[in-house]
Amino acid sequence: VRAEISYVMVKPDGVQRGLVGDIISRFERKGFKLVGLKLYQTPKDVAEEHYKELSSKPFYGKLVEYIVSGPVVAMVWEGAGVVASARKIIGATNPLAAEPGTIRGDFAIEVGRNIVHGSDSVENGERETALWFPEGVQSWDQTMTPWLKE
Ligand code: YYY
Ligand code: MG
Repeated sequence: VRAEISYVMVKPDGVQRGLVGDIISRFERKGFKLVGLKLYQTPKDVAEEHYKELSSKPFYGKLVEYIVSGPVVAMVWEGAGVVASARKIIGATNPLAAEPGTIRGDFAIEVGRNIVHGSDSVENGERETALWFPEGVQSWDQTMTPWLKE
């Protein structure tokens, strides 16, 4: 079976605020495997497709404008349980409700400027990875695996 993957994205505010390194570090130090990474100016149709499940929400238009307002850092992280774990590392959607120690809890105050995205299900991890990385992701052997897994 294919390894579990999560699509994680530093949104334009996180890039502008210089938080890219810190955010990548959290997933890297946890032990997940980075299999996709790029700085990317998002086309509007990609942002719309990414958030299509929210297209009926009143904030949808502003959300899409925000995502295309500057470059994002698009990433794919791999590992057993990575989807749920990434959501914990990221924290609650509303940054004021997010626990300190989470990315949103540490760095953000408004839901419309909440720094980072993480897939909400294994299925969406696959769907979003295909959308943002149509060129595919990189498989590689992480030599520290024996130090992470017994
Ligand atoms: O998965 P997550 O990002 O935590 O939240 P979603 O419910 O999928 O919403 C996606 C995105 O939409 C959220 O990160 C900010 C924005 N948003 C908003 O601007 N206002 C809301 N009331 C809810 C969500
Ligand atoms: Mg979501």
